[in-house]
Amino acid sequence: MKTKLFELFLKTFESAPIIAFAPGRINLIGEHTDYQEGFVFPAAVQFGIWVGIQKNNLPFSRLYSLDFDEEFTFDWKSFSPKKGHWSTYVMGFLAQLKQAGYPFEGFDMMIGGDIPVGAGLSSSAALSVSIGTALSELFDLNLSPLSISKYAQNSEHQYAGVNCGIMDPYASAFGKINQALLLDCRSNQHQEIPVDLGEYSLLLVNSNVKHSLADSAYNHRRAACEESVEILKESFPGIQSLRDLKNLDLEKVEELLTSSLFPKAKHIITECERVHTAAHALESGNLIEFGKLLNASHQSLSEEYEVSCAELDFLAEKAQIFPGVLGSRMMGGGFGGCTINLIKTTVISDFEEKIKTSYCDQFGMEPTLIQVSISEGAKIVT
Ligand code: GAF
Repeated sequence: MKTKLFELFLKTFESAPIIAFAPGRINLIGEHTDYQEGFVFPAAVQFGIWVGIQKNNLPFSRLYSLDFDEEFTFDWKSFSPKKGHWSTYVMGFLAQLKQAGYPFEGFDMMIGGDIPVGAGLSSSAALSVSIGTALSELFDLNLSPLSISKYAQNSEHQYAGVNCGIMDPYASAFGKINQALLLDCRSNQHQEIPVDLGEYSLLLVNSNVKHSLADSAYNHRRAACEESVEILKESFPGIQSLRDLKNLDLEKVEELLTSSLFPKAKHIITECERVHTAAHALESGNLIEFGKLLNASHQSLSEEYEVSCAELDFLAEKAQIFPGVLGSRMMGGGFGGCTINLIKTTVISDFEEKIKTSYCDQFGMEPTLIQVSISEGAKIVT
């Protein structure tokens, strides 16, 4: 992709680009905890987004998306991001930098990527992080990976309408080869934990569905957690988020929360606990324990937090009982996307055949399997 992008850039804009790369991410465990200042355990993957960029000495900027095969031109001094269009991610990032007082001039940008579509590998976070990395390099802005992550997160809030946490852009910006990031979403600091799976692999099974309520349900879950925190503050004045509570504390005051709020709060608290146990299990090479925690996470996401769907439950349940699979759970925001599976490498082809047939019998469509390797975070590649 890098060479293709370089040559096309040269041909289209008649100058040689700087090229930035930012990867997509997986999340081993710790789902929906980032926006409650909790703990997550993501890692960068081998797929990503490349952004070529160069100054053009023009009063406007020209963008080109290889995926959409589309050009988009805008006046970089005065523009308004067009919601729902891929150019929003460029203009959204730029708008924030302009507001922060960074100086700019006209530039050309070309964007291409290889992240499987709709798999839940966070292509939009990778896009924003790649754009931020490219802009920072071209205009000597010295943006830190953390500030790039925060601008990327804010772009999702402002221009995509999803009140997401920091996990996705953070993993894309900070990823390290063969390391998962045990990230504290309050301090925004992480510890790198080596991922040595021996004869096992990480395999994603993409359900190839995304239910339409996904974004609104995501925002609704976040609001429900915030409502619980306000209620629970009366009994626990020191808390700032659900991350500050133990499950035992929550159970003592169950009657304060509604029957809808209580299980959701419980998910956040128990999931944060699972992240720590899972990181410890991985560090000590206890993959059986790690797999059990993946299964427990799925159960909690499905039954307590209610962000799964029939397709994801089916895939996780079938995988969990397949010989050679140590654990399986839905990954990411939910309501579609993929499951992440810890599977013995030698059984993958047998598993693929069986899961494709049974999923197709049940839902009339095939899932897509993607083997992932844990890779480097954002960087300049030219
Ligand atoms: C999405 C969001 F973007 C993340 O911030 C995170 O909340 C995740 O869903 C669920 O863990 O990917």
